[in-house]
Amino acid sequence: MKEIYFAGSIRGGREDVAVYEAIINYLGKFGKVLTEHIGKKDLSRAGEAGLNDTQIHDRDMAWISDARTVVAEVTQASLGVGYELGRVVERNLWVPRDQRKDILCLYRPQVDKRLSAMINGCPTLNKGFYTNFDEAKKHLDEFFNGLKCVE
Ligand code: 6K6
Repeated sequence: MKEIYFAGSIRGGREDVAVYEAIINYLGKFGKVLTEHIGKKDLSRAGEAGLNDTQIHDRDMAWISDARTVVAEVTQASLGVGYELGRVVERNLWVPRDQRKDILCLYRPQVDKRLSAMINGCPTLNKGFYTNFDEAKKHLDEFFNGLKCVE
C-alpha cells in the first residue's frame, strides 16, 4: 500500500485538529497515513512524550522520504508545515521524474487567514480550495485518482 504523509499544524495552533482527523480518516481509502497522530486531539502544542525536537525532525523527514504523496492542510499557518512542503518541493527538483512526490495542499479560504504566496504561488504544489468536507473529499479523490500508480 502506498504511504501518505499528512502535514498539519501542531505548534502553529491546533484549532483545526478535527478537520485533520476527518481528512486522515478519509485518506485511509488511498493508502497508509504515516502521521495519524496529527489528527489526535490529545496531541497538544505541548509535545509528544519521549521524543526531542531533533528526533521528531529526523523521524518526520525519514517518513517524508518514504511517502509517495504529501497532503497538507494549510489553513492554519505553520512553520513546520511550510518547512516540510519546501523540503519536498526542493527534493522533487533533483530526483528523476518517477521518484517525485505528488503534493496536495488543502485550504479553506478565509479573510483573516490568507494563504501564503509561497504556497499559493508555487507551480508544483497542487492546491485544493474548499469550504466544506465534501469539497475536500472531491479534491482528494481527484488528486489520488490522477496519480499514475496508486495501490
Ligand atoms: C506534539 C505536539 C507538540 O510537539 C509535538 C511533537 N512534535 C511533533 N510531532 C510530530 N510531527 C511534528 C512535530 N512538530 C512538528 N511536526 C511536523 O511539522 C508535523 O509533521 C507537522 O506536519 C508539522 C507541524 O509543524 P508546527 O510548526 O506547526 O509544529
